Amino acid sequence: QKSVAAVPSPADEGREEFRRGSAVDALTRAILDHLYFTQARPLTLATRNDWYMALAYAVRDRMLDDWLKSLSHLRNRELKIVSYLSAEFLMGPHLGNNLVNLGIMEPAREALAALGQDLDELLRQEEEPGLGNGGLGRLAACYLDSLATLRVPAIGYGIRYEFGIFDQEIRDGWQAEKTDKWLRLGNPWEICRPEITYEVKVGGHTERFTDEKGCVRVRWVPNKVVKGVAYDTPVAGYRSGVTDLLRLWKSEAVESFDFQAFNVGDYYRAVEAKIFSETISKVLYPNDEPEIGKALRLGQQYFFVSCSLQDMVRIHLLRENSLDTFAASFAVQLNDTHPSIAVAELMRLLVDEHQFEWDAAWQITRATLAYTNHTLLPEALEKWPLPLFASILPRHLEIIYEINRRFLDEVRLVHQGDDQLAARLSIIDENGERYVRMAHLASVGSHAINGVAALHTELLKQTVLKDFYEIHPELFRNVTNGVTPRRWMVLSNPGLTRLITERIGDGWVTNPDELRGLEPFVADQTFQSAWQKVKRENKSVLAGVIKARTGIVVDPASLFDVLVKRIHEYKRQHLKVLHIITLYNRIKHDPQADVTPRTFIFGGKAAPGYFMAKLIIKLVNSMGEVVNSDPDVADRLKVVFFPDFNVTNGQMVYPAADLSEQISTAGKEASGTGNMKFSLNGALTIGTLDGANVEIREEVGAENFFLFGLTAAEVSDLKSGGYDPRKWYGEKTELREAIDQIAGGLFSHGDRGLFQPLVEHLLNRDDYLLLADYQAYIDCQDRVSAAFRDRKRWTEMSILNVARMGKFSSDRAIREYCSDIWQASPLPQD
Ligand code: 4GP
Repeated sequence: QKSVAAVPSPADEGREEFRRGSAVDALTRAILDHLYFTQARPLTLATRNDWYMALAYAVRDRMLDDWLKSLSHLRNRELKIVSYLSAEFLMGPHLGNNLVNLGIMEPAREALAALGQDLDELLRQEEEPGLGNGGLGRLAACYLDSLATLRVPAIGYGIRYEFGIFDQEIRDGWQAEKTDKWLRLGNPWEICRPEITYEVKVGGHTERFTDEKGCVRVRWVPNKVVKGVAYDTPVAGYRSGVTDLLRLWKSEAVESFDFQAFNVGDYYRAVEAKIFSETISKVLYPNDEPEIGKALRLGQQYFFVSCSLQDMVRIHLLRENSLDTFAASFAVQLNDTHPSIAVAELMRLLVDEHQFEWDAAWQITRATLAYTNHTLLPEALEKWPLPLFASILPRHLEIIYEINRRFLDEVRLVHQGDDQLAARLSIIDENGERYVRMAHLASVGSHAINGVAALHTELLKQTVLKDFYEIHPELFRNVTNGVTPRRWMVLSNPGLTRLITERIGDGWVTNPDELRGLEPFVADQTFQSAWQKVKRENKSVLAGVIKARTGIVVDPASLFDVLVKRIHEYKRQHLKVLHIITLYNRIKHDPQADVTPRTFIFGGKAAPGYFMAKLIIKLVNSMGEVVNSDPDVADRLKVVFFPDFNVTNGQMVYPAADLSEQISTAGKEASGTGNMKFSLNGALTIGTLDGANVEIREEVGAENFFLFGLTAAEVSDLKSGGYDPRKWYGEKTELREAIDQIAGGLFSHGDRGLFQPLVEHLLNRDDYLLLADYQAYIDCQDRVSAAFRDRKRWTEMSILNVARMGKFSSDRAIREYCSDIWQASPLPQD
């Protein structure tokens, strides 16, 4: 058998050229071959999708040599593999990114042009895999890009959802959800590995037995077994020669058909197991749901964690004879608590399946796992009711009890008599209905716990994980998030990429600290006009898309003021609405009022069951209708809700923004990553001291950032002092007018009931302190308006934002994970 390391064979130069050739004619030949041999289409009948598929396969071929080499490294016992466990990977469209990372965008464009095809059209043909909700899933994707770029061997493990996050349409101003059938036209990027499958048990009970050595052991007798099948997608680094692996699991039935049932005429039962099994990887759960279909979600989490750990065990045993050294082979990162059942599952595999003693198994488990927390919101902290947990994972519950017993014994030893402390730390919540607290399980089972921005990590230590921090401060560290400059600049903003590269070379793509080299050009007239021209072009492109998708005409000369992210009350899209209404009223009161023309662009999905978030979308649209059609406004204000915000749309929106809205209530946004994408693309930020905004402001300079609002400490003081939103409502005239108009039906054709829930919430509770922050926000926006009129100064600020964004590259974040948490190193250069 030919060894993998021998690929490519030097004797086979023709094929080498075919597989790797970046020359235009090699690509042309490859595309034509795939059109014919893979798509089975003659040129005359080829559809756009056929061309897209043929190109995609030709590009994938060019990733294979590096990929196979990387796969062969999995057997190299010297190399630690980073295993990123995540229920979400929001990868975005693959084609463009792969062309960038392989460095073949231009040859591909030329090859296609010669074939009468337009590359941009084919790029638009790709349906993005929406296998994530937002920040957390997109972060996982940026991290895979950086891991491969930094040549670190890595596997991203997750679920191959048949239906990803829903597609959003806007009907009569409301969000309507449509099933995301992303696999409909085929997925050329994945390779199914029918030979890499694992069985996953569900439900049933446990039994004790004595093994041949006289030890009492436990056997789990499930009532169902499903099978996970691996689907692999290559993740190419940016010109790094390394391609890492994204391995997603699809659930299938072990036996797809029950012949016995069929033979006795029970046709439904004959396919029942198949239906149950396939349901597990059927659909991605939207987050922020008030009530979720819990049983299935826990099933999903366990399903992918179990397949992934079994896969790691298999890979490790290809390297070594024993699992003693498992932690030297794999550094496993738990992306939030969704995969935290890994703590109990790795223990089960070691103790039940591989006959380890408890202590040795525990030592390996903790040395292997590390946990990242992404949210402090209490409602987002996962906990499972005990009876439900027991019915799905009876053996894991026993293991968790044992982990908890030992952990709390240790706590009691050090903090004798402090029963309160033990109760607070316990993995089992015993206040009323009993729950398994997944963040506690993850914390107890990990050797490192991190937050995703400096402020977030501090708050984590002071609030959600305070007790853990007090007993084990050494476990805590911060790794501020980052984003990949490849997708979020080189691919999305080719104009700015070109301009920057002309001035300082292209080293910044992998070393964005080099962007500092732009600072000497800040005041340079020619550079400034070139900079403005790029922004203007990006805005015109977006304006065209907005027109096509919403019918709204916007002026690229106006200030593009953008708020795109998931819709959530803490992110305060409705604070932005209050600002727009305030400007509208100023014009209504004085039609000559000097208002800087602005285009307000909103985008984001609301969880289907989150009523308030959906009502906010409706409010944006209803308010927009009134403002956009009022002749007094005379086009000075335009409001747009850009439907279906996703990675593809983000790539158009970030480069076209002048102003980035990061206006969450301080202390609520763990980090934010959209804030980084905007700044990197030359938008200025208006924001609170929340999440990574704090660090962005530190980097770009306070004078290049529009800061407003209460700090996290002030928020918590205000709340504990008994916050009364009515006080603010009573005092602030413009605020009162805006709220009264919403309540009075100005934006709902006289219907006073429609927005009542929102208004009542604001006036009576206002959990996210919109009213308290309103005036500071409005005043700060007035400063933004004035600043935008000074084109020269604004452009300088924009350049400085880009020049100082180096810290927020995901490469920096991944280097920190590698050195502080994973102890993982890059592959040596070939
Ligand atoms: C998000 C956080 O809300 C956001 O602040 C952060 O930047 C991002 O994770 C990545 O760390 N959380 C989620 C989630 O997306 O589902 O909890």
